[in-house]
Amino acid sequence: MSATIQSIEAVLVDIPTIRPHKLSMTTMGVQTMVIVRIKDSDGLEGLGEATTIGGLAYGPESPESVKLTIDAYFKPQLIGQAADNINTLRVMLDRSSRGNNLAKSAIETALLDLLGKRLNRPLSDLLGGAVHQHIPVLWTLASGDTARDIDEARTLMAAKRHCDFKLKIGSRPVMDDVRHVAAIKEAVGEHASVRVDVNQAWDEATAAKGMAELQAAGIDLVEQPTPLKDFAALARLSAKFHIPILADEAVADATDMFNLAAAGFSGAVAMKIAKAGGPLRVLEQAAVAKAAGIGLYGGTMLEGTIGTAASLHAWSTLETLHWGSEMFGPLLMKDDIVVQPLDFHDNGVDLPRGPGLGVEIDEDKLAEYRRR
Ligand code: MUC
Ligand code: MG
Repeated sequence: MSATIQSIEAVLVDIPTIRPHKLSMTTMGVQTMVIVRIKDSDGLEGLGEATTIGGLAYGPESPESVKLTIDAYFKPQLIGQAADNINTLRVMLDRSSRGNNLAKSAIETALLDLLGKRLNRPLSDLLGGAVHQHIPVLWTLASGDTARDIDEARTLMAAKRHCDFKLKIGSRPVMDDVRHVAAIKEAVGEHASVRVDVNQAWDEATAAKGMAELQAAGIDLVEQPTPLKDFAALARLSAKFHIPILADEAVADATDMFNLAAAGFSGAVAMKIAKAGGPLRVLEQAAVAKAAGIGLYGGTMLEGTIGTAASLHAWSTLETLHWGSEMFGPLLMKDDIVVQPLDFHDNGVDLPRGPGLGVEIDEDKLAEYRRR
């Protein structure tokens, strides 16, 4: 008789960021994580995380709605079920609830962590095995201030913590952003890759102007320049410029990836476990992207260590991450709620070792930051 699910807890955790993180749609001063803990009848525990950006500013699920979805809808279905058949449990959740991929991602992650602990294998083994133990990680410069961003980049490059940078733009007039980006590119030099994320802020005409200027300034990648639903604009822009486009908000899961590629898009995709609905689901998307010749990139919703570790286990199984990853979420927060933080060094991060995610909660820290 396999172990059954005994309890599910979804905890809201608020941790301040190390500095303001300015996106086109919001400025973050705090990150809110939903930490999910699933216990089975043998007393083992699996951990998961669902995290978004700026409440409802970024996507349709908020931290509070994720907690409600799990407490009111997922928990009553899952309690008492066999804990180890994750595919069956996923089918059950997908049949009973539309969307809600963030909440599903946290549950899928916690069930995988639990199974890994039961089998005494790392999560990446459950996904077929890690091809890589060290994943490249860029840093996002998003203080909103050019001089401060340049200082930050130089410090991180000197420490070999990051050698590639993503800049958040789109909230200012396009030529102001272009000047900001070009100054940073000039300061970090030709060996650092500089990319921008517009977070949907431009219409197609502004994007055409912006992309021409950014291409001339030596920028390597433009992320989600136009609104998420406009697949045709992304396809047209990707045909028009040499500078590649990274599709982010437009592409949540494997079906979105197929549809965008079928619309004629070429470029790359920011895969995120939160958008896709978990580590298993995001790898389905990776397979579609690979088949369509779309470049892969390990994306983040600025998760803490639990969600970041889950993503790393998924990315580790892929032969090539063409654009590396942005799994720096834990470093943007002032503190952590795990016993052993991830090891960031040599412009990347190590895949955590140990069964499941390889991550353990620090109960004192969790008590300090959990929302009351
Ligand atoms: C996004 O849109 O990519 C990921 C890194 C970052 O700085 O913001 C996020 C969200
Ligand atoms: Mg993005």
